[in-house]
Amino acid sequence: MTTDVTGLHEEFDGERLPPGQRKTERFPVLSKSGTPDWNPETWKFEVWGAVEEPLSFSHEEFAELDSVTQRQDFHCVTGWSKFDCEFTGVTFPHLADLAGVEDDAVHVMFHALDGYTTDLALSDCSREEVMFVHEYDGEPLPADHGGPLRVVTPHKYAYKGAKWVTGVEFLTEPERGYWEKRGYSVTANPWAEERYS
Ligand SMILES: Nc1nc2c(c(=O)[nH]1)N[C@H]1C(S)=C(S)[C@@H](COP(=O)(O)O)O[C@H]1N2
Ligand SMILES: [Mo]
Repeated sequence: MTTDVTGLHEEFDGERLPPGQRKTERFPVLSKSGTPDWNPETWKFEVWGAVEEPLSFSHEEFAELDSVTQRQDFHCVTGWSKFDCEFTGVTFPHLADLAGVEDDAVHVMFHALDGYTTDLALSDCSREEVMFVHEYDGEPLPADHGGPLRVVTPHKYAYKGAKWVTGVEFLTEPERGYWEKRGYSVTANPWAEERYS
Protein backbone atom coordinates (compact mmCIF):
# COMPACT_ATOMS: atom_id res chain seq x y z
CA MET A 1 0.00 0.00 0.00
CA THR A 2 1.29 3.44 -0.95
CA THR A 3 0.26 6.50 1.06
CA ASP A 4 0.09 9.65 -1.05
CA VAL A 5 1.45 12.64 0.88
CA THR A 6 1.86 14.93 -2.16
CA GLY A 7 -0.96 17.10 -0.79
CA LEU A 8 0.99 18.29 2.25
CA HIS A 9 1.60 21.70 0.63
CA GLU A 10 -1.97 22.58 1.65
CA GLU A 11 -0.86 22.59 5.27
CA PHE A 12 1.64 25.30 4.30
CA ASP A 13 -0.90 27.34 2.31
CA GLY A 14 1.01 26.82 -0.93
CA GLU A 15 0.71 25.35 -4.40
CA ARG A 16 2.08 21.91 -5.05
CA LEU A 17 5.09 23.52 -6.81
CA PRO A 18 6.65 25.86 -4.21
CA PRO A 19 7.50 29.45 -5.27
CA GLY A 20 10.68 29.83 -7.30
CA GLN A 21 10.90 26.10 -8.12
CA ARG A 22 10.68 24.41 -11.52
CA LYS A 23 9.50 20.87 -12.05
CA THR A 24 11.93 18.30 -13.43
CA GLU A 25 11.17 14.80 -14.68
CA ARG A 26 14.73 13.68 -14.01
CA PHE A 27 16.05 12.93 -10.54
CA PRO A 28 19.30 14.94 -10.41
CA VAL A 29 22.08 13.90 -8.03
CA LEU A 30 23.40 16.55 -5.66
CA SER A 31 26.22 15.82 -3.23
CA LYS A 32 28.84 18.00 -1.58
CA SER A 33 31.49 15.39 -2.43
CA GLY A 34 31.31 12.00 -4.18
CA THR A 35 29.29 8.91 -3.38
CA PRO A 36 30.94 7.19 -0.41
CA ASP A 37 31.65 3.45 -0.30
CA TRP A 38 29.95 1.38 2.33
CA ASN A 39 30.45 -2.16 3.57
CA PRO A 40 27.32 -4.22 4.36
CA GLU A 41 29.35 -6.22 6.91
CA THR A 42 30.36 -3.24 9.04
CA TRP A 43 27.62 -0.68 8.23
CA LYS A 44 25.79 0.48 11.34
CA PHE A 45 22.93 2.84 12.00
CA GLU A 46 22.85 4.42 15.45
CA VAL A 47 20.50 6.54 17.55
CA TRP A 48 21.99 8.42 20.49
CA GLY A 49 21.85 11.56 22.61
CA ALA A 50 18.75 12.49 24.61
CA VAL A 51 17.09 9.06 24.40
CA GLU A 52 16.21 6.44 27.00
CA GLU A 53 17.62 3.62 24.90
CA PRO A 54 20.50 4.28 22.48
CA LEU A 55 20.08 2.00 19.46
CA SER A 56 22.45 0.34 17.02
CA PHE A 57 21.36 -1.66 13.97
CA SER A 58 23.32 -3.73 11.47
CA HIS A 59 22.18 -3.53 7.85
CA GLU A 60 20.21 -6.79 8.31
CA GLU A 61 18.61 -5.60 11.55
CA PHE A 62 17.51 -2.31 10.05
CA ALA A 63 15.89 -4.14 7.13
CA GLU A 64 13.67 -5.98 9.63
CA LEU A 65 12.06 -2.81 11.02
CA ASP A 66 8.49 -1.98 9.96
CA SER A 67 8.50 -0.13 6.64
CA VAL A 68 5.93 1.96 4.83
CA THR A 69 5.72 3.26 1.26
CA GLN A 70 4.80 6.87 0.48
CA ARG A 71 4.44 8.95 -2.67
CA GLN A 72 6.25 12.21 -2.00
CA ASP A 73 7.50 15.34 -3.76
CA PHE A 74 11.13 16.42 -3.47
CA HIS A 75 12.27 20.08 -3.50
CA CYS A 76 15.95 21.01 -3.91
CA VAL A 77 16.96 24.45 -2.66
CA THR A 78 18.82 25.07 -5.96
CA GLY A 79 15.42 25.32 -7.66
CA TRP A 80 14.26 21.95 -8.98
CA SER A 81 11.38 19.84 -7.70
CA LYS A 82 10.64 16.24 -8.55
CA PHE A 83 7.07 15.05 -8.05
CA ASP A 84 5.80 11.56 -7.21
CA CYS A 85 8.83 9.78 -5.77
CA GLU A 86 7.91 6.42 -4.23
CA PHE A 87 9.95 5.97 -1.09
CA THR A 88 9.92 2.94 1.19
CA GLY A 89 11.41 3.06 4.65
CA VAL A 90 11.04 3.45 8.40
CA THR A 91 9.29 6.54 9.70
CA PHE A 92 11.05 8.94 12.05
CA PRO A 93 8.28 8.64 14.69
CA HIS A 94 8.61 4.85 14.68
CA LEU A 95 12.36 5.00 15.25
CA ALA A 96 11.96 7.73 17.89
CA ASP A 97 9.45 5.51 19.73
CA LEU A 98 11.90 2.60 19.74
CA ALA A 99 14.58 4.80 21.32
CA GLY A 100 12.27 6.66 23.71
CA VAL A 101 13.03 10.35 23.28
CA GLU A 102 13.75 12.23 26.51
CA ASP A 103 11.51 15.16 27.47
CA ASP A 104 14.32 17.70 27.14
CA ALA A 105 15.15 16.82 23.51
CA VAL A 106 14.30 19.76 21.22
CA HIS A 107 16.47 19.31 18.15
CA VAL A 108 17.96 16.58 15.95
CA MET A 109 21.26 16.15 14.07
CA PHE A 110 21.50 13.64 11.24
CA HIS A 111 24.98 12.19 10.51
CA ALA A 112 26.16 10.62 7.26
CA LEU A 113 29.00 8.53 5.80
CA ASP A 114 30.45 11.42 3.76
CA GLY A 115 30.76 13.64 6.85
CA TYR A 116 27.57 15.51 5.96
CA THR A 117 25.33 16.64 8.80
CA THR A 118 22.01 18.45 8.85
CA ASP A 119 19.90 19.70 11.75
CA LEU A 120 16.20 20.15 12.22
CA ALA A 121 13.84 20.92 15.11
CA LEU A 122 12.46 17.76 16.72
CA SER A 123 8.91 18.98 16.03
CA ASP A 124 9.76 19.18 12.30
CA CYS A 125 11.06 15.58 12.39
CA SER A 126 8.13 14.11 14.33
CA ARG A 127 6.03 13.60 11.21
CA GLU A 128 5.10 10.38 9.43
CA GLU A 129 6.54 11.61 6.13
CA VAL A 130 10.04 12.03 7.55
CA MET A 131 11.46 8.64 6.69
CA PHE A 132 14.67 6.60 6.65
CA VAL A 133 14.41 5.34 3.08
CA HIS A 134 15.96 2.17 1.67
CA GLU A 135 13.88 1.74 -1.50
CA TYR A 136 13.04 4.08 -4.35
CA ASP A 137 10.29 3.11 -6.84
CA GLY A 138 10.35 -0.46 -5.47
CA GLU A 139 14.09 -0.98 -5.99
CA PRO A 140 16.98 -0.71 -3.50
CA LEU A 141 17.87 2.99 -3.16
CA PRO A 142 20.64 3.77 -5.71
CA ALA A 143 24.01 4.67 -4.14
CA ASP A 144 24.05 8.13 -5.78
CA HIS A 145 20.72 8.94 -4.16
CA GLY A 146 21.96 7.89 -0.73
CA GLY A 147 21.81 4.11 -0.66
CA PRO A 148 21.76 2.08 1.46
CA LEU A 149 19.81 4.54 3.62
CA ARG A 150 18.78 8.20 3.39
CA VAL A 151 16.38 10.60 5.04
CA VAL A 152 13.56 12.33 3.13
CA THR A 153 11.80 15.52 4.26
CA PRO A 154 9.08 16.41 1.71
CA HIS A 155 7.91 19.38 3.81
CA LYS A 156 11.43 20.90 3.72
CA TYR A 157 14.13 21.60 1.12
CA ALA A 158 15.92 18.37 0.36
CA TYR A 159 19.23 19.29 2.03
CA LYS A 160 17.44 18.30 5.24
CA GLY A 161 17.40 14.72 3.94
CA ALA A 162 20.83 13.25 4.69
CA LYS A 163 21.94 10.67 2.15
CA TRP A 164 24.05 7.70 3.40
CA VAL A 165 22.67 8.40 6.86
CA THR A 166 24.38 6.48 9.65
CA GLY A 167 22.96 8.10 12.73
CA VAL A 168 20.51 10.36 14.45
CA GLU A 169 21.47 12.40 17.48
CA PHE A 170 18.80 13.89 19.74
CA LEU A 171 19.91 17.26 21.13
CA THR A 172 18.80 19.32 24.13
CA GLU A 173 20.12 22.48 22.42
CA PRO A 174 20.16 23.28 18.70
CA GLU A 175 23.43 22.76 16.79
CA ARG A 176 24.11 23.55 13.13
CA GLY A 177 24.71 21.09 10.31
CA TYR A 178 26.94 21.30 7.23
CA TRP A 179 24.86 23.70 5.09
CA GLU A 180 23.22 25.41 8.05
CA LYS A 181 26.69 26.53 9.22
CA ARG A 182 27.23 27.94 5.71
CA GLY A 183 24.15 30.16 5.74
CA TYR A 184 21.32 27.90 4.66
CA SER A 185 18.06 28.07 6.56
CA VAL A 186 17.54 25.90 9.63
CA THR A 187 13.77 25.72 9.08
CA ALA A 188 13.91 25.41 5.23
CA ASN A 189 10.18 25.69 4.48
CA PRO A 190 9.88 25.66 0.65
CA TRP A 191 6.49 27.45 0.64
CA ALA A 192 7.97 30.37 2.59
CA GLU A 193 11.15 30.23 0.43
CA GLU A 194 13.30 29.84 3.52
CA ARG A 195 16.47 29.18 1.52
CA TYR A 196 19.01 31.19 3.49
CA SER A 197 19.12 32.47 7.05
N1 LIG B 1 25.15 12.85 3.00
C1 LIG B 1 24.72 13.83 2.18
N2 LIG B 1 23.39 14.03 2.11
C2 LIG B 1 22.90 15.00 1.31
C3 LIG B 1 23.75 15.83 0.56
C4 LIG B 1 25.15 15.59 0.66
O1 LIG B 1 25.99 16.26 0.05
N3 LIG B 1 25.59 14.58 1.48
N4 LIG B 1 23.21 16.82 -0.24
C5 LIG B 1 21.85 17.28 0.08
C6 LIG B 1 21.23 18.09 -0.96
S1 LIG B 1 21.72 19.70 -1.07
C7 LIG B 1 20.19 17.62 -1.72
S2 LIG B 1 19.33 18.62 -2.81
C8 LIG B 1 19.81 16.20 -1.69
C9 LIG B 1 19.96 15.63 -3.08
O2 LIG B 1 19.52 14.31 -3.13
P1 LIG B 1 19.66 13.52 -4.51
O3 LIG B 1 21.11 13.52 -4.88
O4 LIG B 1 19.11 12.17 -4.25
O5 LIG B 1 18.85 14.27 -5.54
O6 LIG B 1 20.58 15.44 -0.79
C10 LIG B 1 20.93 16.11 0.40
N5 LIG B 1 21.55 15.16 1.29
MO1 LIG C 1 20.03 20.71 -2.47
